[in-house]
Order: sequence, then structure tokens, then C-alpha cells
Amino acid sequence: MLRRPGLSLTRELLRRNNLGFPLCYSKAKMSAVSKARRVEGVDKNIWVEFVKLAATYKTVNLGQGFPNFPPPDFVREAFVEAISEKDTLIHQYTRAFGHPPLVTIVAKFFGKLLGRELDPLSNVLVTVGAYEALFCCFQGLVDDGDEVIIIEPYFDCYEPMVKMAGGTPVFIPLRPKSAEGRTLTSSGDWQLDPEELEAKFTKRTKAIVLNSPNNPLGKVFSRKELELIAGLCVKHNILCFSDEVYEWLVYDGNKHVRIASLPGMWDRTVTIGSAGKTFSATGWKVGWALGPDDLLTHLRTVHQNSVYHCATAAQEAVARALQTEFQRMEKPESYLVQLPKELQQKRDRLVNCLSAVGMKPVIPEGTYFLIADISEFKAPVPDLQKSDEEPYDSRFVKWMIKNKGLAAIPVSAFYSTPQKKNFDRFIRFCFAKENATLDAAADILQQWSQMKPGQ
Ligand code: IK2
Repeated sequence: MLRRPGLSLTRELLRRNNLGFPLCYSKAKMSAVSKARRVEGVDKNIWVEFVKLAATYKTVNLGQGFPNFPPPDFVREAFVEAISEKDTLIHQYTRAFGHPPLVTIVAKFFGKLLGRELDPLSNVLVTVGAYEALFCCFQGLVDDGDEVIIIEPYFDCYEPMVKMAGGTPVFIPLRPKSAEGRTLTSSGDWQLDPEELEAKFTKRTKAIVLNSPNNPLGKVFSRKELELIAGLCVKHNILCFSDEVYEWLVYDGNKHVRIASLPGMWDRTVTIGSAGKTFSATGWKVGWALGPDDLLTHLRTVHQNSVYHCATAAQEAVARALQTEFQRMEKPESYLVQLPKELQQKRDRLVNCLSAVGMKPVIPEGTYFLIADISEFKAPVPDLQKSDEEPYDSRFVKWMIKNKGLAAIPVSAFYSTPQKKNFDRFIRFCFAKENATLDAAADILQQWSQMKPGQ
């Protein structure tokens, strides 16, 4: 195999695979294959594209949302202990809808948080990451012709997943309010217009997707905002898919409110969580959906006919880790109490660095991410060829990766096509990184901002 100089075998394979040429097929054979209609128009994926770029060039990677620090010892040890078990059952298939120890502790843990008793067998479904839980929601509950309301900016997969289910996404933007004299704005300044939101509900609306804390903005929806959404769900009798993967990552004393706990919402909400985000182990790909049996039954049908179940040892490890956290819930020694404190310091480190170079950060109330406005960035950037197809932020990030060795994600990727051009001056950084990585990014930005045009 001809390898690009300087690339490891793993990186080379990643690069080739992302180019979309499976090594065993000839091009001629591939072109004879006609695709299914459901994959029409959903073939582009921001992660495939930008993960490949970040892997091809040597970058300080603040792009994709994963920590580059290890999960805590008790979590890693839980996995090691799980796979060291002589009990052969840990190494074999387990219950399709969730390994019994995991569904038991998830029901106990979230039952306490939601203030209701959860049945491990009917109110919990374990999935391959939150991603699969989302897929099961759309496939199991959205039909041809159904409309699904999506709040912009949104985690990119919602749109193709709705379309693959035959549904129509209907978008409603969070609009930034004026900063009223403040130099720094907050994700809390981005709000829904209640009348505009209500107007999106039609006879065809089946569900609304809520993501709080929101990726990429970092907005944590307030109880009042959630009550507005909940009221509309009840009034129009529609479902809510509540993606809460960043539920623990909330800063500045903000509180994460679970919409399923609001009046009238349990029966119509599927709440989605991620052990990857909870325990800083995104590669484990263990997630879950919580909800009433009559909704989850349809997710189980999709799950049993696609993935069937998630790796047993990973489920066992997550069960053990959650058990440990359950004993010390809300206590200072809890990882889920300590992690947001650490991340808030990292957020502030990055906010200071970006402010100093004129990339105006929107201070996030939660998540791993912050978005920054690059329109007043004090550094020479070449005239990036105008393109009707590719938004400016995307061209900017590609240039930055290739020429400055710093990876981020263009925020237009989190918008629907008509809105992309209105939000193409923001880029998203992930601050769930070692301080050394954040400092390396700061060095790049500082040196770049001190350069003279033409240098
Ligand atoms: N839902 C949201 C809102 C997510 O952010 C993610 C993970 N995505 O992170 C990649 C990035 O934005 O850089 C998921 C769902 C999927 O979670 P899981 O990893 O558990 O499948």
C-alpha cells in the first residue's frame, strides 16, 4: 500500500476510508449499484469530512467533541474488571434491550432524577450510543409525511434521520438577542420567539426535537423555556425527543431541567442519554432511551431488527460506574459534580484566549463546546475564494486546519440549508481537552493574530 509520507498506517486507512473507496471494490462495479431512495441527499456528513481533515494534517484538534483526557480511574477500572471476569456471560450476547445490571441501575438512577419509578424492562432501552437511540426514535415513531420540529442550531444528524424516516424537518431558529452593552454574549441570549414557535405546529407535526444543553451553542434551556415547549406539546398532542447527552455539563450554577419531569410530558417524551459523554468515554458507544412503554416498544422494534444489542462488557462497565455514582449522587466526591467544575475552567481558559485575539466567543452555559464569531478576528486571512455552495466558515476552518494546524468545526454545519448563509461567521471549538492542548491552540491563535498581512 502506498502511504503518504509521515502518516501512520491507522491515519492512512482513516484517510482512504473517508475518501469513500472501499479497497475491495472496483469503481466500475460500484457505479452499477443503484442506491435506495432513503439514502438520497443524506450522503454528506460533517464528521466524516472534518475528522478526515484533522487526521490528514497535523492539528491541535478542538474539532470533534471528545475529551482527550482519560475517563476517571473508577470508570476505566470498571471496564478492566468487567472484561477480566471469568464469568463467560460477560463475554457473550446479553438481553437485546439492555444488559440486566445496566437497565436496573439506569432505571434507579434516572427514576430518582425524574421523580418517578422506572421499570428497568419497559422504560429503558440501551443503545449503541445516543446516536442509535436517536435513530430508533425517528425510525420507530416518525412516518411518511410527518413533520418534525427541529430547533436551530441543531446536532446535525437530526435532519438526515428525520428524512430517512420519510418525515419532513421543520426548522425554528434560536435568535441572538442584543448584548445590551456587554462585550461578551452568552448562549442564554439565544432564544426562541414563542409566536414563531407556535406557528410551526401543524396538523402534520409528530414530534419536536429538544437538545438541552445544546450542541453547538451550549445553551441550557431554562425551566420557563421548557415550560413553553412542554405546553405546546401537550396542547398539540405531539411527542418530544429530548437529547440530553450533556445533562451533567452545566456551568455557572445553571440547572439542567429534564423536560420529561414537567406536567403532561412523561407520556410523550423519549429522553436520550450517553454514557460516553457522562463518563468521558465517547468511544464506548453506550447510550440509552428512557420513556413510557408504549413509545419505547417501537424503538425496541427498530433496535431488535438492526443493531440487536450493544457490547456486553461495555454495558457491564457502565453499570458498575453508574452504581458507584449512585452511591455518591450530588456529593462533592461525585465525578458528575467534579467534571463540570473542571470543564468550566477549561471553558474560561478558551474564552480568554479567543477574546484576546478578537474571535468573539458566545459563553456557553453547558456542553463541551463554544462558538466564536470570527468576523472581527485580528489576523491575516487570505481572500478565501467566494463559493455559492460552501459557506464562509467552512472555507475558513479548512484553511485554518491546513495552514495553521488548528481544527474546529464550522457552525453552518448545524443549520438547515436556507439558514447556513446567515450563520456562516461562527466556528465551534471543543474545550474538553487537556490544558496543554488548549494552550497549544492559544499559542497558534496568538502568533497568527500578531502576523502582518502578507506574512
Ligand atoms: N447528541 C448530541 C447532541 C451529541 O453531541 C452527540 C455526540 N456528538 O458529538 C460529536 C460532536 O458534536 O463533536 C450525540 C447525540 C451522540 O452521542 P453518542 O456518542 O453517545 O452516540
